[in-house]
Amino acid sequence: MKRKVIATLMAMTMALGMMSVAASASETEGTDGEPLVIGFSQVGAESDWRTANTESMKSTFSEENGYELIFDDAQQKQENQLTAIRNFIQQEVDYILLAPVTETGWDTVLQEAKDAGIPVIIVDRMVDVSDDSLYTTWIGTDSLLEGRKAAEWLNAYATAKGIAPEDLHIVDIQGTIGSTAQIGRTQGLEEGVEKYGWDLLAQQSGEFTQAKGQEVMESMLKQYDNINVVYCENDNEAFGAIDAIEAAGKTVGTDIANGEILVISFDTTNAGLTDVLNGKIACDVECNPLHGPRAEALIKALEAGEEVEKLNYVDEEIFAYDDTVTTVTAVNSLEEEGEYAVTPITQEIIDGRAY
Ligand code: GYE
Repeated sequence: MKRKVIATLMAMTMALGMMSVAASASETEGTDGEPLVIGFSQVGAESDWRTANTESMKSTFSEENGYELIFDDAQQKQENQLTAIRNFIQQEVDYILLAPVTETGWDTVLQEAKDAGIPVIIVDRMVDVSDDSLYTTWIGTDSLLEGRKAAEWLNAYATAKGIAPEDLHIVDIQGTIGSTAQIGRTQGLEEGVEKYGWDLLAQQSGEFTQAKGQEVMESMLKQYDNINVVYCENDNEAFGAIDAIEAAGKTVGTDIANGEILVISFDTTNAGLTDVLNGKIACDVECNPLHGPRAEALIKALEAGEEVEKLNYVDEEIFAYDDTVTTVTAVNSLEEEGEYAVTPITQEIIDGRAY
C-alpha cells in the first residue's frame, strides 16, 4: 500500500529541509587535514531501537568515512553524559553529538561546550534549555505526533469494532520519565483519554526495557482485572508486557470483545513488527533510529559553511495487524495536521526494512 501524506505535510517537510538519508562515502576531513573527531554521548543500550541507533552512528562515523568517533555509553544516566561531554571538550573534539536521556539539566554543560567553540548536535530526544543557541541543531523523531497517531488509531479501531470509549480499560507503560519519547507518547495518549473518554487505569514507567516492561505489567495485572488495552511506549516494553500477559494465562490480540488484550507499541523494530505480524501487537507506530547518515549530512553542511535548520524531524509510518483502520489524521508538534496511512504488515515489508 502506498503511503499517503497530504500536501501540507509535504510542504512542511520541505520547509524544514529534511535531511537526505543517503550517506556520502566521501572522505571527510577537518580543516587541518586530519579526520573529523566526533564525540557521541549515547543514552545507553536499553532497547532494540537504541542498538540500531548506535550501529547507525558507528557505521557512519567510521574511519573509512574519514572520522574518528569517540563513543560513550551513559547507561541511561545523565551524570555519565555530563562527564562524557566534559571529556569531549577536554579532548577538543570537532563536534559533539548528544542523545540526551531526559530533556532538562543541560544548560551548564552545553554552555561549556559553546564557550569551547564546539558545535553540539542533539540526536533523537530533545533538550529543554533556556537558550536555543546552546546547541547547533537537532535531528530526531516527533514523539508527540507518534503518540497522537497511536491514539487516533485506537479511537478509529474501537469505533469500527463498536466498542464504547468507556469500555476501553487502558494501562500505559511509559518510557524513561522526562525523555522526549515518553513526554510525547504519554501526552498523545492522555489527549485521547480526554477527547474520547477512555478509562485510563494506570501509568507507570517501564524504562524502555523489556525486563521493566514485564515487571510493570505483572503488577498491573494483579491490580486490575479488566485491562483490555496496553499502551507500551516502545517495543521492548511490549515484549515484556506480552510475556507477563501470557504468563498470567491471558491472550494478547485484537478481539477485545472476546477477552483479548490489545497491545499498542512504538519503534517498529524487526522483532516488534514480527509481533504485529503474529497478531500480538495490534498497532506499532514507527520511530526511525537510523540517524547516522542524517547527523553526517548536518555535519557536512556545517563544514561547508551552510545554514542548517534548527529542528529536523524524520518522516515515519504506522503499521497494524489488520486493515480495520486505513488512515489516521493527527497534528504534529508544529501544529500541522496530516493524514497518515496505516499499513497492514507483511513478511515482505519486514524483510525489506533495515532495522
Ligand atoms: O523509542 C526507545 C528508546 O528516544 C525515540 O528510546 C527514542 C526511544 C525509543 O529506548 O526504544
